[in-house]
Parts: sequence; structure tokens; C-alpha cells
Amino acid sequence: MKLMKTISKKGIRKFFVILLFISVILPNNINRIKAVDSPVLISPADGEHTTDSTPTFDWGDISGATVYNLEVVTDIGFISAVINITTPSSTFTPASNISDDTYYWRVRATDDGVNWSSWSSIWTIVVDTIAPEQINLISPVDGLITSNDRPTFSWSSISDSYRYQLQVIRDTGNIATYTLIPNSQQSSILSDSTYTWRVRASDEAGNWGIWSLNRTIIIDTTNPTITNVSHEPTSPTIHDTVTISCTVTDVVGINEINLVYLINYGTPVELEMTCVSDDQYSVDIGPFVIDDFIMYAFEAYDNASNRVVDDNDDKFYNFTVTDDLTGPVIENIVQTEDIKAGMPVSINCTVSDISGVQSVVICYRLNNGSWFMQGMLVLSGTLYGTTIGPFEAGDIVDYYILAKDNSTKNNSAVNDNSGSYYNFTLDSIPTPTFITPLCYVIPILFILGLINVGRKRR
Ligand SMILES: [Ca+2]
Ligand SMILES: [Ca+2]
Ligand SMILES: [Ca+2]
Repeated sequence: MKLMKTISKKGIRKFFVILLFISVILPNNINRIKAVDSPVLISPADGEHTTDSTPTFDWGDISGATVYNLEVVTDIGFISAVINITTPSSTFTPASNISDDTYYWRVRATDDGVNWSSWSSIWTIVVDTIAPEQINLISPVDGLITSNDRPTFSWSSISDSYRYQLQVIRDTGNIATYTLIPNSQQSSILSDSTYTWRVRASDEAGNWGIWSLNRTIIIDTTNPTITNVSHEPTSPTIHDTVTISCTVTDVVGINEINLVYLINYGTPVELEMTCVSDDQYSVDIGPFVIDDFIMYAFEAYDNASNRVVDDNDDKFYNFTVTDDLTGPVIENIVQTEDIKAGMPVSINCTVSDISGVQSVVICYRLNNGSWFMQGMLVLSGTLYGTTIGPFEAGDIVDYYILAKDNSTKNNSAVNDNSGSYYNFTLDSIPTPTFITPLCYVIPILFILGLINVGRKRR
């Protein structure tokens, strides 16, 4: 009986302990077991950059959850919340813009508004509504003319840039656009043309900055063209300065053209040629000595540094220097203006020759008779002169001038008025040398008569 009582007291105490456990401790544990799972974040994706100032936060529905708590902060410690809301929905969109910044966000859930799940993982989102600045271009320099058909375009990098866009716009309007990460880009091969190029940057959120200033680049891979090669005179003599000429054209213009010439296969001599008009270039060489063999060729650079050589297909352009082969030039033949019988006739002319003038002779004939020759003398410089005659009234005189140069060939020349000769005719009626008009003679005779009458009276 005592034992029964003892058991009974222990049982009652144990009963109350169990009752206490069930009523105080167990309910809490039962509630914790029942607490809902942590939400799984969906979007914006972790680390996403967005231009959207009212981004929608989305997380997975939790079974049994009735309320969610979203916290959005700018500090990883979650001390001051920018957004801290509870909502029965598993998404949330801010009603007003949140400013550009980097945000951390997390969500928890509850099924009864009292017991909360643990927080979800923490994701970040960057809200960025500011476009990058305008890009400064580095190279190529504006207006570059180049033979490099795969130029590298470069520009200064800027903060807040995630990718760049390079546009290369041909003058035909064709646009090649390259979107790329690095801040330089080698183009694909560009055909000969003029291009405009520009660059802009985008940040990671996708805001595109304004385009840079435009630059142009001219691609030219084509050599200059050399045509119309000539030298003047075509058969140069020892006295001649020889003018070498050619026409050189190029779409981007000529930077330099050189004449390269060799005398008798000797050392090449290079001379820069001068632009004399439009696409015409020339340079003077010589004079050379007799029998010199001159070979020449051209080397031209355009403004894109393309170089071409024209050596007449390896044969070279050439000429051989000869002695003086031409006679003197005889011109400006002048005779006495008022030719009279009995008076000598003066005849002048100018005579010149690159080798100097050896002799000048006038050949004349009277009334189609035999030719006479008479030397002419230097009056001054190239002016020569002499006198012929006197002739009689009615004479017809023809003449021409003959001259020889001082060259070893003693080249001669004649100026015979194209075969007609120069000529003059003296008046056939002699002009009286002294004519006393009748009006003077009569009074004189009258006066002489009076004197005689006077003498007779005395
Ligand atoms: Ca930005
Ligand atoms: Ca060219
Ligand atoms: Ca001559």
C-alpha cells in the first residue's frame, strides 16, 4: 500500500512534468518545425545592372507562406533599409524611383506573421540611369591618309563603360559597326575609300553615351600613275638643258616625285621634280657633253606613302647628247627706210646661236645678176649690220642673209624671206637734186633786168 502510494506520488509528479513539457516547451518546438522555408530569389538576377529605377523584385512562392518581408539596403549590414515591406505577394515593385546605387536585397517568409523563416541569400542589384560620357578618340589622327587597310582605332577608356561601339562609315554610306569590350579595335580590311569613324560607350546597365566627334580616315592602297613621259628637246645637244616631264596622278595626291638619271651607266642621281601645273611635273638636267648617254626613270610617292617606279619596263627612258646641229637664228632684218639712188643702203639683223655666231654674210644681186657676198659686222650684242650700194635709179636689188655658228659642225642658216628674198627697187625717174620754183625765178629775172636797165642809163 505504501509502495502504491509512493508510485502514485512519483507518477503524479512525472505526469505534471510531462504536462508542463507538453504545454510550455513542445508548442514552441512544434511551431518551429512548422515554420516556412526561406524564399529563393528569382530576379533581378544577382549582380544585375539595370536602367530601371523601379525594378521588380521577384522570389519564389513558399508553400504555406502568407506574408513575405523584402529588405533592400545600400549597406551590406542591412542597417538602414531603402525598402522594408511586407507583402502577401512574391513580387514587389517600388511605387517611386529608387536612386542610382548598388543595392543588397533579401526576403523572408512567414505563415502566421509571427514566426519568420530565415532570410534568403543576399543578392545585389545596381540601378544605373546615367549614360557614360562622350568618348575621346586617340588614333588614327583626324584626316589620316594611309595605305594601311587594316588600321587600329583607339580611344581613351572612361569609367562607367562596359562596352564600346565603333562605327566605320564609308563615304558610300555603308556602315560597319563593331561592338566590343576593349578600347581599341583593328578593323577588317577596308577598301580604298574615305571613312568616317566614331565611338560610343555603354555602361553595364545598357545606357549608351553620345557618339564621339567624327574623324575621317582615307585608305589608299593604290600606287600613283605616271604617264606622258617626255624630254625636251627630244634630241638634246651639248648646249641644251633638258627638261624631263611627266604626268603623275593619284586619288589622294602626290607627295613626292623624283627623277633618277644615270650618265653613261654611272652613279644614279636623284632630283625631286617640281609640279608645274595640275598633274604635270618637270625638272631640268644638263647640259651634258657630246655623246653622253642619259638613262632616266621616275619614283613617285602618293600622300598615303604608296611608292611606284616607272623605269620604262626596265629599259629606262633615254637619250644621247649630240653636238650642236642647228644653224644660227637670223631675224629682225631691217633696211634703210628711204632708199634713194646714189645713197648707200644700210641693212641690219639679229643673229644668235647657242654655240656662238662665227659669221654673218649678206648676199645680194642687182637686176637678177650675179650674187655678191659681203660680211656683216657686230653692231652690239646680237645685232649685225652693213651697207651696200649706192645703186642707180631703176635698179632692182634682191638680198638674203647667211650665218654660220661656232660649233664643230659650223652649222649654217639662211634667212631668204622664205625663198622670196628681201628686195627693194630704186625710183626710175631721178629726183632732181635742186628745183627752183618758177615763182622764185621770175622775180629774180625781173630784178636782174632792172639792175641792167640802171647800168645802161648811167
Ligand atoms: Ca551609368
Ligand atoms: Ca594612291
Ligand atoms: Ca648652232
